[in-house]
Amino acid sequence: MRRRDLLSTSLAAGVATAIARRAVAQPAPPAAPAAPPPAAPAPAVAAAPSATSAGSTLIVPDGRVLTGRKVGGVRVYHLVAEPIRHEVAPGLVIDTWGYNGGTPGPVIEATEGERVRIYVTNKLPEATTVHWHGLVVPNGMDGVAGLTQPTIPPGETWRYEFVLPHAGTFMYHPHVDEMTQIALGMVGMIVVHPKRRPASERRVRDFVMMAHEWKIVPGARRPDPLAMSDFNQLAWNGKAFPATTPLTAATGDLVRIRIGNLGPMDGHPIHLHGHRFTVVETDGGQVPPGARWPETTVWVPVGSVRVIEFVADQPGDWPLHCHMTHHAMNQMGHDVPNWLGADVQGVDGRIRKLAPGYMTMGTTGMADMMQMDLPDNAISMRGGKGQYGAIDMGGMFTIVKVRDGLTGDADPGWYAHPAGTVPRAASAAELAGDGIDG
Ligand SMILES: [Cu+2]
Repeated sequence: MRRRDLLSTSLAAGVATAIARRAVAQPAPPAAPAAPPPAAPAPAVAAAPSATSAGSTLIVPDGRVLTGRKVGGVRVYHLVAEPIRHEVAPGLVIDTWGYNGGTPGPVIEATEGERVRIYVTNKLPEATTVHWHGLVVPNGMDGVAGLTQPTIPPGETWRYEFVLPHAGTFMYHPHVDEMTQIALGMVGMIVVHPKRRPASERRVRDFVMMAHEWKIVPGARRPDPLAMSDFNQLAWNGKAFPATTPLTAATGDLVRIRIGNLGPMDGHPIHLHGHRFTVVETDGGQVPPGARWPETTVWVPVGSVRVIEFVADQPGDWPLHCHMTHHAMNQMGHDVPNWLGADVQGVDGRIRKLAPGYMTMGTTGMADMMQMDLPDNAISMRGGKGQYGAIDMGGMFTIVKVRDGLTGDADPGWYAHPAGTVPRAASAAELAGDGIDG
């Protein structure tokens, strides 16, 4: 069996399953997002990556912000629940569900004490609702189908309205057919700023990052909403590394990262290199200063928010990633035979009589398999390229780029390491001098 055959054999069953399941999936999305109905105000969607919407102080790498519009003292928003076509990374485009043309949906930004009115248009082929996760709202506005409201039928626009009593970081998602709607990507975050923002002597970089996971059989366009454990595509704000836009900061900035997780099943241990941070807030509110402790990894369970803060005091290119190895990896890390450490020379020799050139992959690790031929609409397990070669991480992986004197949001490129700060091969004289048997 050639390596490509090995791959396709292991994938064939999955592809067949995915095709079968399309019967219970959904029709193809519209070619272009339709205009919002005239009765509702137009959403203020910024389409550019790393959106900092006009008047917003948030930075959403690869995402968007809805700042709403003031109408008679009420801040008005418009969410459109709809089928979307979404690029997870170049080479992997999926047909899935989201809000306002993307997944995650736009970050809803408001201020503590404001009255908000949120119109929700349902362009899905099934009913939906929106639950305001973590917000304290009147019970009838809680968005739970059957329990607190009838569902919003396809084609209709409904209206939610409430006052935001608390500042903080929250989320939104449907409470109808959660297994499908949340899994496909109908998730988003809400940031409610305090009425009086605490003064900071440092420049604040206020990032919003949402974790998500899908099962996407290599070659398929539809994520499988029935998956319970075998998720193979992990993302930050809908993008898998190397498609993630880096977070940038100047040395000395106060960096806040609001991390939300509304993936279907998995919590994520999110790890930051080169810095120590504290968790200052959850979706339940501020953590009192006396109850905070230093960390380099924060556990972000499904259905929760963790807001971390640190001073960016170390220039460099620092990974921010899920520490579960299969979550910092792109498609195809699963369901292939484990040959690690196996002596396959005899087997390979016999197979080569039938298939010249055959070589079993994975006997010395998986790095070679990460470069194998790919089916259409699939991306390499290996993530991206760095200045020194391949970065063997993908998925829920991105880079925090800290530079002296950095201004603006543009990617400053790779870090120029000062001389003598990158490891190199040891010389014989060095080994002998330090008594190391190399
Ligand atoms: Cu993870």
